[in-house]
Amino acid sequence: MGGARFLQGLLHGIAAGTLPGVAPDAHVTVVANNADDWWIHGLKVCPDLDTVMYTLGDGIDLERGWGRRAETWSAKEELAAYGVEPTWFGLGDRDIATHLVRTQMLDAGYPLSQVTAALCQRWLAPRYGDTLTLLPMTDDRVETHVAVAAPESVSGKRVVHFQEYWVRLRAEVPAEQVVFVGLDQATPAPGVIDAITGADLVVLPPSNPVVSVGTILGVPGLRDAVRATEAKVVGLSPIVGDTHVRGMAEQMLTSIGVEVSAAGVGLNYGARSAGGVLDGWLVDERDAGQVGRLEAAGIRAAAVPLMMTDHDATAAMAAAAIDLVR
Ligand code: FO1
Ligand code: CA
Repeated sequence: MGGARFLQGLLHGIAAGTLPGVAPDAHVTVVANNADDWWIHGLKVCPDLDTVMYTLGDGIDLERGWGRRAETWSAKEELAAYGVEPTWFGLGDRDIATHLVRTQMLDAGYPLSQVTAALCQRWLAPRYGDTLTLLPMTDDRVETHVAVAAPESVSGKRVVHFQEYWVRLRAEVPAEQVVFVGLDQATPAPGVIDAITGADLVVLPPSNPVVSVGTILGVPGLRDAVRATEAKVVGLSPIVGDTHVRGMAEQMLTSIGVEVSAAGVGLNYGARSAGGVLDGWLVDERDAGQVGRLEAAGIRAAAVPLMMTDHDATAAMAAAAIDLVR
């Protein structure tokens, strides 16, 4: 959701011509996490791809931040009346159409990247033509699972799908471990490596550094492409003060032992000059005191307001990020 909202502001800035050195017809390729995906009621659901697609296509429910606007829930109610589990994860009636199209195409043998392109013909092409491409990070099945304490089990642990951790458990119990099932065997989807290698600029949005950006960078070959590209790589901190702006970055960072601060996340990504992925890292003005630590580690850093309150504020963040590494 942080990524989708950031993209909205970025595209707004591009169209308005307020991003330094960025032409109004600049091409944006979005590489999205598709490890939050799961199969439910026989349907393949890709929340992050859909959140980006619906947000940029102006079909998102703004209040929830996921799913379709003006949604109805008859199918969900009918499933519950049959006693079908899980009842804690809701597919809206409008949203279901997306999953039906996707699942049918996957069943027919199309890779997820082509399915995504087909869905985006409806949502993105009319507004952005061919200046915007949405790609899953991989066509392979990768799933994020989270280990939580379970005193009743022999191992003392229980592993749940990311959606169960986030939606049913509301990320309220400590995450002991995050496991990316299938990630090591995955290959980048067609177009992903070329987009990074051929880019003029690579931006890491203020998204979850562990289960969103971290997963994407974990696709074999992807981190190397980010390290090798001639483009500058700049990121924006999802942590402001001592916690995330929204979501669950705090829980996820704690689970991998990374300091929950803007500098902690930036240093964990690391300077490109020292084996990491960042040339620049933008932090919130409240975290201005952390700029020195980042600069000392070889990451150019600056502090600006990082609250995505509206499109203009978000476009200003994108502009500051670009300025930082120009
Ligand atoms: N989030 C919820 O809190 N409750 C839900 O029932 C739920 C259903 C759902 C269905 C489709 C979809 O694309 C997203 C959905 N989400 C729901 C949001 C989802 O958990 C998040 O978008 C992400 O996976 C978090 O990164
Ligand atoms: Ca996600």
